[in-house]
Amino acid sequence: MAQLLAVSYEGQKVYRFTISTKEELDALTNLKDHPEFKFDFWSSPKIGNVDVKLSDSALQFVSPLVNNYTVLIPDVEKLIQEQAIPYTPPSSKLQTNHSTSDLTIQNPFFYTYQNSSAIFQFMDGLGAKKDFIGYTFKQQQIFGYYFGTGNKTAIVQGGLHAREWISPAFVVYLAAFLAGSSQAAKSLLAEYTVLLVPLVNIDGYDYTRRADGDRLWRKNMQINNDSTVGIDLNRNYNFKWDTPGGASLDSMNETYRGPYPNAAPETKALSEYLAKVQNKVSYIDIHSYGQAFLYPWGYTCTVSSPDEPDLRSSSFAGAQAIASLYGTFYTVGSSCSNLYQTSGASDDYAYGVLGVKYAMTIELRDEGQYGFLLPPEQIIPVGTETVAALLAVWEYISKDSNLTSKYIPQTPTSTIPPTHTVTQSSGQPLPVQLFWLLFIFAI
Ligand code: 0X9
Ligand code: ZN
Repeated sequence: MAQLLAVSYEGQKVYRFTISTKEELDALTNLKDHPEFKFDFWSSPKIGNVDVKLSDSALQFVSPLVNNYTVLIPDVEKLIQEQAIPYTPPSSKLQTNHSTSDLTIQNPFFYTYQNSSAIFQFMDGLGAKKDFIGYTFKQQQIFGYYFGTGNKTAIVQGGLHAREWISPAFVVYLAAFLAGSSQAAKSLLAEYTVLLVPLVNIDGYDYTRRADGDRLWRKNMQINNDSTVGIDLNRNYNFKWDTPGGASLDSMNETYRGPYPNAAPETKALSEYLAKVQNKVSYIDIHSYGQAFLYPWGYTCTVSSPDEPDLRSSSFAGAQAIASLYGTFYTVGSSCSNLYQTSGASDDYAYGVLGVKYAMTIELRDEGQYGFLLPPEQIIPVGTETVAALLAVWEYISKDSNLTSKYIPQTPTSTIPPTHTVTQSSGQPLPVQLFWLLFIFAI
């Protein structure tokens, strides 16, 4: 059924601008904070392809400045409506043999994007050990699920960004694979304990699905001090948090870093929880879109991480596994050089503070044809190819005789809010306020 969202994207398109000069880049970047027209950047401004959602009336500001552009998504609102319709497989596809204990292929659960309660209900039914991680801003419970008995811990996390629906869908698909009876799952789980956190930003995800919500919301749902809403959870981690150019300082912005590291309860809860998890060998944060394997560093392009050779090779193993199934092409590289500079992101934190050697972000399908609005019929193919990728990454890790990162983990700096946020609303020092209080009582 068509869903009517309060935020309508009628008349909006996604354009791909191909930026080839610094002048073009500056011109496009300057439009980011246009007072009248909202330029919604689906990918960050850089030399190369930049995807931006805007209305036709706003295009007049860009077209004279940027030579090359194409329309990626001609009707955003139409696609939003279509994406809510569950996939119905052709009957021919239902005839193939498969084990009844296989919970992935042909499971109608994966014909559509599920809501958060359905996601947790499905996860609860898989018989994994469940652990409470912490609360979201709206007091919803974030859970982790443990599969396997191996002595290497592999973490896979989904749903940090609200609008990237394929991310939690994939982590649940992976859970179904791990709970199934395949030999591949069994041998993996003899060597690894896999910790899955299927949906971190539950509040944001719910908001993208609500009738009065916004399908393209990215941040959490925290009310900021200035009454704006949301912190970008992937800019709020406590590692190189205040690197210039790595995140936005503007609370209205999609990539708002928050007032201080771990200001978002979701980031804080995950950071504290993961610090206590033992024998962590890999941390994989699942996002969309762009088809890329990314690894530290994100906060800088000038130094490469000391484990770059292994990070690159393990990522290549993953990318190759994906390509060999359906030919889906993934790029491989450090977050900063392959994508753009970002500070306070989860993978840098896992690598830089938690000391996890194989810290990565995977940007799932697609390359921009549907972007965040990936049709539900792609959930199972994405699930199949990405499970193959992770198996290849973990196989690479199994052969690594030294799982200790070459980087010496940094102790996080304090996350105590800056004093001005706890100053009384009048802005006057406490003794002055006490004076007035006593004065009032006295009269
Ligand atoms: O910008 C992000 O947070 C991620 N891309 S997304 O389009 N899903 O928002 C990429 C994060 C990659 N990791 C680092 N840059 N450290
Ligand atoms: Zn993301």
